[in-house]
Amino acid sequence: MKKIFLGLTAFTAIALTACGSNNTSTTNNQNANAETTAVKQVADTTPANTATANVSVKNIIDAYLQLKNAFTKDNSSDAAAAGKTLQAAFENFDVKTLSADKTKSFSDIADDAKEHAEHIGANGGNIKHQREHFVMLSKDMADLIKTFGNGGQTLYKDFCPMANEGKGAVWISEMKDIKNPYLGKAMPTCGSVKEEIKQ
Ligand SMILES: [Cu+2]
Repeated sequence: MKKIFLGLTAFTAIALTACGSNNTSTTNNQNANAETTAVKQVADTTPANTATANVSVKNIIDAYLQLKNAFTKDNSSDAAAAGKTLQAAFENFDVKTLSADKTKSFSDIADDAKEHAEHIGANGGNIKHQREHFVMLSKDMADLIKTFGNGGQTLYKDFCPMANEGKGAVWISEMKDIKNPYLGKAMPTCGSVKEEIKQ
C-alpha cells in the first residue's frame, strides 16, 4: 500500500508542475508552444440533418456552455440550475428530425448525458461531485458535436491533465482562451486547446 501511495504522490507532483503556468521553465514553454501549433483544425463537416435539429443541438450546446461557465466560477448552484436546463434540452430534442442511424447515435449519447446532467442538477452545494459527472458529460458532448455538428458556432475541445484526479479530462468551450471548469479559480489557465471545431 505504501508504495502505491508514494507513486500517486509523485504523479500528482508531476501533474502540478506541468500545470503551474506561472513557474514554467523555458522547456515547458517550448512544449506549450509546440502543443499550440499542433492544435488540430477540424472543419464541421457533419451538421445535423435539418435546420430544426440544428436548433436543438444548439440548445444542448448552449446549456452545456452555461454549465461549464458556472464551473469556471466555482458556482455550484448556478451549475445545478444549468444541469437542469441541459437535462431538459436533451429531453426536448426532437429525434423525429433525425434519420434512423442518427437517432440511435443520439439516444446512445443522450441517455448517458442526461443522467450526468441530472446528477449535476441534484447536487448543488457539492461541486466536487458535480465535477465528477462533468468529466463524463464533457466526453458525451465531444461525441455529440462530432456526430451532430457544433450548432453553428466555433467551439474548442480543451484538455486539462490535472482534472479527474490526475487522469485528465476534456471540456468543450466557446472561447479560445483557457478557462478551466475543473479547477476553477484555483488554476484557471491550466490546460490547452486540442481541437478547433469550426463553424
Ligand atoms: Cu452523482
